[in-house]
Amino acid sequence: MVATAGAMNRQQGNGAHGARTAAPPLALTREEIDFYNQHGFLRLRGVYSPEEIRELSDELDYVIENFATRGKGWSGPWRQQLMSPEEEQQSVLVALHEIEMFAASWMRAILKERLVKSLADLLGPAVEFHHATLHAKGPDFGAPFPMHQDHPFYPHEDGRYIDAILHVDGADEDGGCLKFLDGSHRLGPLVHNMEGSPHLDQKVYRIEDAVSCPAEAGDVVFFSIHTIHGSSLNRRPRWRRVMRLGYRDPNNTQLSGQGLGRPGLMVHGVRPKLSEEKLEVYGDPKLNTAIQRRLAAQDQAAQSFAPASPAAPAAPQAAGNGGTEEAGEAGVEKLNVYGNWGKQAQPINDDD
Ligand SMILES: O=C(O)CCC(=O)C(=O)O
Repeated sequence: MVATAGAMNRQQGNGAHGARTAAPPLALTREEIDFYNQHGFLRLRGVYSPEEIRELSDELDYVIENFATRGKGWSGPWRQQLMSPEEEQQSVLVALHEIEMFAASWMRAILKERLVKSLADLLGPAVEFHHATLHAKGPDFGAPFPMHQDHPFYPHEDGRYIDAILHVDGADEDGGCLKFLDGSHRLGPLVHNMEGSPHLDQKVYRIEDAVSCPAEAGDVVFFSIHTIHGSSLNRRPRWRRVMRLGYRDPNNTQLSGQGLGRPGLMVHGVRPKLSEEKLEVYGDPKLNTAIQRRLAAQDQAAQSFAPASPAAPAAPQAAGNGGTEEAGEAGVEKLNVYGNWGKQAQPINDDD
């Protein structure tokens, strides 16, 4: 007999935060599942071997070198509260979205069996990958993060969404490790200050009250989309590179924000049929029109270079420049791996 997705869902059952209740866990212990549900975060040690981390690290360095943006980190009035003026000036964060579009080792990391089985233990049998975001804190002045939930960046209907922080480098207290307000996921989504990057009132949700979660290279730290978290400056003389990998139960509908409208890869189980609405896995038809226009512009530009007849004089210099620029514009475009923010998106920086 073939088990349907619905039957599998019923068999395994979901708890308040998506934890499976009936079937034996696939990868986590019962204690780990209970810990996540109680505290809203969980550290998994050694998910990736030293060899895997070496490859991920090398390919990440290549991608950073060639594609990433370097900046001062998240913006907003909280910066003056969490940093001295010198630290504020010198802080460094390198960010990048969707590493799997750039490096195959990272695609494999996103699909890593122990990782996705652990996620299935918490989210249920159907697990959909949603996004990847790099946060590389520079040495000595690696940018801190204010206390916040991830909900405002990519709001979803409920809490069945887990961010998995893959540590390429270890991070301890001085190295800018993650910090969590214990049990705060149970507060549900909170209203954030949207001045600069979304953040909470730092005097109410204090980083001093948070539990530090140091981790080694190869470890993964899970937390809920509703868990309040942040991190301090990286004061160590080396980079602290982590990748945030977002996974959800596909039954949990996204409301706005990063990656809205982009179906994710199923990394465990099968996609439930949620409605009669067609899943747009084929690409955006509107883009086809844009591509047609660019190809037509390229054709036109090429024709303006082509001599009308073998005897015709060469095109004048000015026309050549114009034509070159047009052709260049037609061919050069930033790789938009970020997805469609949709009409209700809350404005934030590109480096979230
Ligand atoms: O990388 C960090 O230290 C914090 C990351 C974070 O706050 C996030 O990914 O939402």
